[in-house]
This record gives sequence, C-alpha cells and structure tokens, in this order.
Amino acid sequence: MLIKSRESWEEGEASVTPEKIYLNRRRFMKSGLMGGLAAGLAMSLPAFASDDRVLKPLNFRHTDFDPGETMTPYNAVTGYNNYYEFGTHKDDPAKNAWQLRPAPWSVKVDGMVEKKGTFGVEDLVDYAALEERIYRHRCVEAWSMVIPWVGVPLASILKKLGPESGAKYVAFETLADRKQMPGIRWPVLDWPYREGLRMDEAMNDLAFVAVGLYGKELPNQNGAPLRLVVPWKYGFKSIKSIVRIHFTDTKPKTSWNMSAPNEYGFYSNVNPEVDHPRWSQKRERRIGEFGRRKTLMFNGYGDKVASLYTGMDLRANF
Ligand SMILES: Nc1nc2c(c(=O)[nH]1)N[C@H]1C(S)=C(S)[C@@H](COP(=O)(O)O)O[C@H]1N2
Ligand SMILES: [Mo]
Repeated sequence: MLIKSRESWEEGEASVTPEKIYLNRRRFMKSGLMGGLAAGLAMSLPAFASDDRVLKPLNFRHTDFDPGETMTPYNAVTGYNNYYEFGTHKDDPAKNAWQLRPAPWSVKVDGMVEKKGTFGVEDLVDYAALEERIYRHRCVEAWSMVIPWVGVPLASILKKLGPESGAKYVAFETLADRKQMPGIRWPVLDWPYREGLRMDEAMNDLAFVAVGLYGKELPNQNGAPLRLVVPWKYGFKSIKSIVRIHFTDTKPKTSWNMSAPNEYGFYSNVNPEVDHPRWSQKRERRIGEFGRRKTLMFNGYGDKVASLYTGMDLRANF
C-alpha cells in the first residue's frame, strides 16, 4: 500500500508465486530433503518463533457463514500477511511476530460507554459461545483469501459494554510497543494503528471479533489475541491485536486514511466500481489460485450490508 515501486497487485500476472508463499520457514523445517539447510536455518532463528508457540485448539460451533469456496491453505493464511508493526513485507509478520506476547493482554474501554475500564480478553469474549465463520477476505491490494475464523460477533462485545445512545462510532487501536514490534521503529504509519466503524456497521451481524482461525488460537501474525474481521470491507479495516475500544460521537481517525486520504476512505467498502487511484479494484487474485476473479460488490455480502448505505454516494464515501 505504501510501497511506491510496482508491486504484485499492480501487475497483470501474479508475481508472488505460490512457491514463495509455501516456502515459509515451517515448510523448510519440516522438509527431510532439506535437512542440512533446515538445520542451518533453525540455528539462525529465535528459540521460540511464532509457529513454535503452542496454539491451543478452541471449542466452537460451526455456522452457516460459509461462501462455499475453497479455503485458503493454513500456510498462506499465516505466512502471507499484512501487519506493518512487524514489517512491510508479506513474510515479515510470520518471521517477526514471535516477539509479541499475546498473554496476559488487556483492552482499555473508554469514551461514550457505560462500562469503562480495563478488560482481559476473557472478560470481552465469551469463550463458551465461540463460533466458526468462513469469510472471504479482500485486501485493498487486489488479492483475496477464504479464512475460517473462530470468534464472536462484535455486537456481543459492544452490547456487553453498553454504548451510550449518543455514541455514533466505535474506534479501535492496536498495541504499539517498540519492544515487541520491530516495525514500529519505522514511521510507515502514524502508530498506533487505528480503525473505526459507524455504530450500525459495528452492530451488523457480519462484524466479527476473531480469537482463532482454523480451529486454533490466532497466530501472532494474524492479530493475536483478538482482532476485528469486517468481511465486506477492505482488509485493512480488520485491525489486529486490539488494545483499545473507544466509543465516540465523532468520526474517528483511521490509519490508512491519515496516511493517504485520497486512496483510503473511512468506509472502505469493497467496491469493484471504485478504483484505487493506482490500480483497478475490478478483479482480484485469490491466493493459491491461478488467474483472477471478479471482485464482488461488498465482497459478496451485499444482502447483509447494502442497506447500511442506502442513500449514500459510495463514490464520495469510498
Ligand atoms: N494492526 C494492524 N492491523 C492490520 C494491519 C496492520 O498492518 N496492522 N493490516 C491490515 C491489512 S491491510 C490486512 S489485508 C489484514 C490482513 O490480515 P491477515 O494477515 O490475518 O490476513 O490485516 C489488517 N489489520
Ligand atoms: Mo490489506
């Protein structure tokens, strides 16, 4: 998004080959053929790299949130990431996010809300009510994935906290700790990473808070211990590793809009009719597939969310 040179999503053909995606550290380490190389590589790695963190399996119920499309392989979901706090390359988060300590974790709740204060993840997320939802994920960079998340509706958390009637928006912030996040040293964004939703968007049944994927806890690079998932919007709205939830009556600042207001609006609904100033949004590359797919309005979730925007000019409110 920031990178000025030609990137994969600006090119006609996929330049990020599936080989690159799958040749992550884990595959190297597992490969018997590459034993010598793996041993050498292992010695240069920190003792507790992120894929060495034991990700606990979660109990959850299945739901019918499922686009019925092939799920993106686990190695791509956890090896090809945007999480700029750990670096701007797609393989940086998987390499560097072992430095994040996702427990203990606390989330500050403030602003126009009844229950202000500091909460643990278990205070916010009802682990007895976890559900799995398979959602399409459409990055603004014109690639996409299909990911089986485990979590709870965002509304279940917000209702528990009790927004005041005047609260029109909810804003989120990610941890910004230099000691755990090597990317914070670079001023690529104005840290902490910030996002926000209009209250009715946040309360929509599709808006989700994930604590896991593929049946287990979230790997750090995917936003442990809890992250937002807003499947009808471009991926950057789905803020990771949340440490603050703020209720407000004014439209909150959001990181990508602050960084490039002409390229990233507050709404950021997936919309094939509104091109990014530097590339088309009409099509997308599904990670792990060849060729391109047509991008769907609201990422295919129009039946559930289009009514949130009736009467709005979606070109002006991009
Ligand atoms: N804190 C934070 N959250 C973030 C980002 C980030 O850089 N920092 N990147 C966003 C972008 S651009 C995308 S596409 C998704 C990627 O989520 P995933 O790596 O779990 O697929 O995370 C979003 N959330
Ligand atoms: Mo993205």
